[in-house]
Amino acid sequence: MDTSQPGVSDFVLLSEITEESIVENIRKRLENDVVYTFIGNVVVSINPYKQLPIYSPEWATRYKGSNIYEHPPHIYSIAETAYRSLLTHARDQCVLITGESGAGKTEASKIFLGYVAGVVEGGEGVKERLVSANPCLEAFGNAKTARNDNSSRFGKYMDLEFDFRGLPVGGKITTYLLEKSRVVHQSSGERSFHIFYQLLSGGDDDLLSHLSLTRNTSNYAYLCHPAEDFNDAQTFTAIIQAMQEVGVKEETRRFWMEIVAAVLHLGNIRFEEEVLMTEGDEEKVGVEGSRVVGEEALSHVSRLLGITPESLSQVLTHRSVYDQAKKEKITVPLLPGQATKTRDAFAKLLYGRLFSHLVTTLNGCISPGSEAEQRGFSVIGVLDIYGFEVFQSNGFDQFLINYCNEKLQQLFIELTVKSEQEDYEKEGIEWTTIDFFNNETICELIESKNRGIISLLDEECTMPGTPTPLTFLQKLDSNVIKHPHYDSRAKQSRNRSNPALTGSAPQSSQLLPHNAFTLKHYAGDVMYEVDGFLDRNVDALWRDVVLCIAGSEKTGVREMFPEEGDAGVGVAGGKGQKRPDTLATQFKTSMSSLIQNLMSKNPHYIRCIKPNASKRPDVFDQELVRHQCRYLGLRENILVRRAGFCYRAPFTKFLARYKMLGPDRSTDPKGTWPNYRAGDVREGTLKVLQEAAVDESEYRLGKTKVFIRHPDTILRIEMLRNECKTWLATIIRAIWIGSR
Ligand code: AOV
Ligand code: MG
Repeated sequence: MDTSQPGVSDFVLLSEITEESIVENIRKRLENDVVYTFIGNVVVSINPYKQLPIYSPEWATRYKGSNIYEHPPHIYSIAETAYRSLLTHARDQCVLITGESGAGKTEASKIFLGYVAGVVEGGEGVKERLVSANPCLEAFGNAKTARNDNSSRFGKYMDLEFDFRGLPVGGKITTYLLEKSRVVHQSSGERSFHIFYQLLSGGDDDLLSHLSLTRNTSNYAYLCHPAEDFNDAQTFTAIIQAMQEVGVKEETRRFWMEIVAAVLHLGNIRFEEEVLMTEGDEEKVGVEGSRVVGEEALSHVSRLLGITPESLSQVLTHRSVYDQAKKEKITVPLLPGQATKTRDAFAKLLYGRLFSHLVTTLNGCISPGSEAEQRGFSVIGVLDIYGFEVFQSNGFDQFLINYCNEKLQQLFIELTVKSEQEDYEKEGIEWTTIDFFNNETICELIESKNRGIISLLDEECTMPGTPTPLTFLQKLDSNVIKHPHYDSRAKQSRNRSNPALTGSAPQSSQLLPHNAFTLKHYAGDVMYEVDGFLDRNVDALWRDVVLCIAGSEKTGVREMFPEEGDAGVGVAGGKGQKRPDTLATQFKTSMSSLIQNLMSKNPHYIRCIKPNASKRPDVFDQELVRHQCRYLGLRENILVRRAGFCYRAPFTKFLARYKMLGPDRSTDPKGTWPNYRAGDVREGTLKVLQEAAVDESEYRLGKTKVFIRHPDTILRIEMLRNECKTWLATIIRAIWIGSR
């Protein structure tokens, strides 16, 4: 263990484990530009908000082939351990990177990938493609938020694939729910996805003229706020280069920019009220509808998407519905407000499909190819999701993002604190149970099939009549009002009129607004405004729009809409079609399969912490850090780890590896050794430990497993085994030479 660093490099070495001592250790280390600390094999990372010289090839080389505790804690320690583990145990690995928004997860995932690309041998070309895929994803999927200038607005899971020799052969990216609403609206001080600004600043004149774009962001209604300087022009050039390196063809790159431009122009289409004359039963009657203002924008969009301006205008200002009474399809005109909503839904759909197209294309470029697929490979999966977030105003997107973080926290508890303690109990090892906050109850509140918030939301979305956000809130109140992690205005009123009930409620001092509910998340209370929950959950786009665009004369555009207007996800207005899953339900399903996937792999953890809310270097907000340490459960993690054992293995597995260290048969008259039989494995294990002179305080024997406290002990046993092997080899060699 490295002792040259300030503070302790593993929290378990703290003389006293309290919130204060944990925070103080982080502070002391950060003050000296040391950002990583272990808790056993977990790496805790604090964001320095400045470039540190610890990611050079020289640094990486130090970690190559090393044992996890040989060098100072680093993401490289985790990367090396995961890779070694993949090689020696041929088992899939995964790296879970968690922490709140701006804590450094995405940077950590890039540092991890950088290590693999720089240090693992072989797979030239493949590694570079894997690395270059990231900036492409970030350009289209990241944006400036109040919490992070480069915030991931989608969840990303990336498998790095290796053949049986450990050579990188390819990769696969899976993404989770992009925050599409950002395309049409951004809160004050935030930006839309980077690519919009990058294209306007960095695209060359020819490209911009082809896209009919001007450089000024304020010409585009969808870019709500004036652009700040983020080196957009320079980054654009870098992204084009990255796309080339991954292997994205020039025509595909151009196509993507056409869609980005189409979205911008779409935002400039406006509508004004118009009275349309239609045939009534007896005479022509006036019906209120709308017409497009901004013919120019309309014509740009239609040109870029390969559809006619007339059909585009028609689908934006009208909607086909099935008239039950007449038993036929009729067309109803939309009012300007409805037409604007349709336009926005169209823009979000278009951008969402563009993002999926990008991911599919990148996957095609980094895929190992069918030959390698057939031979099979092992993977290291790296998970980098959107972190827990609380804004001034939180909606449906924050609800799903924070739910995702609850699930990952639950997985962490499950795999580190809970299962470890259960193992001791099952094996009959003496153990003082450490209390920890299990957030299972919050996950249940959100996802339970039986009256969980998502199922209640889905139910409300399919209610006949006109469900509204407020009827949804009433439904929540009548179903989950008693849940200790739920609060609302109705609950507050109920508790005020009956103080005996207050005990179970989150104690909000202020009255909640009429349109909001609060969830007491593991990482803090978040108030969600229900407006938009129903619309966003159904994410409906009228069938007319999909049919119109699926009929485009451009192959690329048609490819983005493979369902050709059939019952695609979120397409409404069809007749007799099975209702597609709502967005929340799709998200819940994808979370559940993500968790299953992660559980099947050998996990490694990077837990990221944010030092201050102002994104500044050398500022340490003690309270903010303390809060994160608390909700991440670091103290419990350290206590379990410290009181616990770093190594555990069933007796049989232990003996299979170390039985050569057992006593000589002649000194073992009972003859249980080395021919131990089932039932004697416990005794056999004990003998090996005694023979290796392991101190009694260093191990415990359970019912079926041996537990060893410190890594140094197991390293020493391993060394003895190596010596023994060399010694045996020498004897065998001598016998063999003698027999010739
Ligand atoms: P996140 O991924 O955890 O937030 P990022 O990885 O994007 O956070 O980090 C936010 C910013 O912090 C980066 O843009 C860097 O400026 C800085 N930063 C993070 N890690 C380091 C590091 N190791 N060294 C130097 N600077 C760093 V979010 O995606 O918002 O949940 O949703
Ligand atoms: Mg991120």
